[in-house]
Amino acid sequence: LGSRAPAVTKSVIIEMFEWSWDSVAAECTNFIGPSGYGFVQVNPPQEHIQGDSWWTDYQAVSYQLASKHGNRAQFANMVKTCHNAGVGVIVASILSEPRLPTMVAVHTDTIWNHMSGLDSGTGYAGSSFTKYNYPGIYQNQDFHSCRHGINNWNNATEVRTCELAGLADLATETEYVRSRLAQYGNDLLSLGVDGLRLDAAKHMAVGDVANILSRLNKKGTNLYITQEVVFGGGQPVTPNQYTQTGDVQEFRFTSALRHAFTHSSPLSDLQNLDNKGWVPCGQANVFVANHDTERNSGSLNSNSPSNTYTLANIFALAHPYGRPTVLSSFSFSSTDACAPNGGAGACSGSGGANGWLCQHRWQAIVGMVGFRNTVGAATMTSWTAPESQRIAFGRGALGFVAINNEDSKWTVTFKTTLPNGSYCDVVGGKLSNGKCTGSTFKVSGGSFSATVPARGAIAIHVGAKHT
Ligand code: LAG
Ligand code: CA
Repeated sequence: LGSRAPAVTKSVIIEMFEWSWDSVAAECTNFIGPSGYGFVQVNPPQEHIQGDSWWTDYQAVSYQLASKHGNRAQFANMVKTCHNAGVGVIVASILSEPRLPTMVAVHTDTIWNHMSGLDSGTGYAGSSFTKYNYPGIYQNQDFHSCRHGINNWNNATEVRTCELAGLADLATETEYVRSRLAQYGNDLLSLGVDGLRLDAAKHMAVGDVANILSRLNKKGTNLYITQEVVFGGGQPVTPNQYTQTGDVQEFRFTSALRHAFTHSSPLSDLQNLDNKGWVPCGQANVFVANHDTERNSGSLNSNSPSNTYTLANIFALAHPYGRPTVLSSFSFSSTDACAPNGGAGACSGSGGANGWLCQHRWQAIVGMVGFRNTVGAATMTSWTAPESQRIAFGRGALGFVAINNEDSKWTVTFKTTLPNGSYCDVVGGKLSNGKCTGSTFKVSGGSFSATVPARGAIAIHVGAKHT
């Protein structure tokens, strides 16, 4: 299928968790496009059950594009606005494709595995349904006959045909269901959608995913596919089985970062991530946290102590392994709570507003997006880890990062292959009007001296160099 992202250097995705279509559109124009992100991933856009929780999104009841996030016209407008965002931003001459670098591509979270778990009701846009009967769309015969939750995760058939969280499980091996899901996918593509995050891909046979994808009209463009296949130790359904149908979300990366940054394992063990048996580098989609793991302890989250969440994001954006997704979410006191302000996402300056966290605007994170865009595919160089929780490495002759996950400052002279010059730290500041708003580091003759703050990091690259 070869569903790969276009080869542009704007490689970072933001998961705009629970943002309304209008608020994503505005943020694409105001910040996301101009600041160098390549993609936004938005919540499932189809009609879902009513209710007060964020997770009503994951209980589909029809394929009308009418959800708490907005209607069809608003969805289409968001795609168009994001595609036009960032136009006029000066991009590095190394970019080969003239149009893509100035646009923000839109990926939608896409539910092909199931419909609702709720027994009956009226959907967000007014469609009546009962579980296993969605009038005009699906009836009893379109669902697997296992009508209970997954009890045995060591049985691949159960994982794929029983009910994830009690959600009516679609018979994705049948002609009718495949064609109906492809029809939904094609409707999204007709509105300009550039990629799909396949929700619960682990719960669909790879052959079913391949078949449905083969029915999509890609209009000669690449379609980015990332699949949610949560790794489970010893289980028969594995992330690596899904590489034939697209990228795969590598949750072992997420847990490894949680372990390392909480000092349960050495940070210095994360130098080479290609030899761990994970999804191959070129097909892994990685993140410090997603909307599930930030709630279920599967990862660090914005409340993690000692700046570890930010440090882990710096690591994910600096390390060459995988394609990173930055989560942009909201603060919550109950894991079920819905988004603030009716889903109208809001940020201010380099932070959030109205309960939104706007991680994508944090200086350290957006600074590292610039780092990643600049270093591209350059290999890791000059790795050093004098202590297990202190690491530093370069990316070819283009960038260099140091992460200090200890409670005391780290003063050191780093060896680097960066050219001579004065560089701005992009973790604590940026290059603005020829000056650094944060620290400056002077590279001379293959080395530079720095003090890396306690539980802090510094990063420099040739795109933020002033002499
Ligand atoms: C996913 N990936 O495979 C999503 O990332 C995840 O957020 C979804 O679960 C899940 N799969 C199904 O699409 C979320 C919540 C669940 C919620 C579910 C359906 O994390 O908690 O389940 O969406 O709304 C809820 C209740 C369950 C109940 C179920 C069915 O929490 O107790 O069994 O609804 O009524
Ligand atoms: Ca299934």
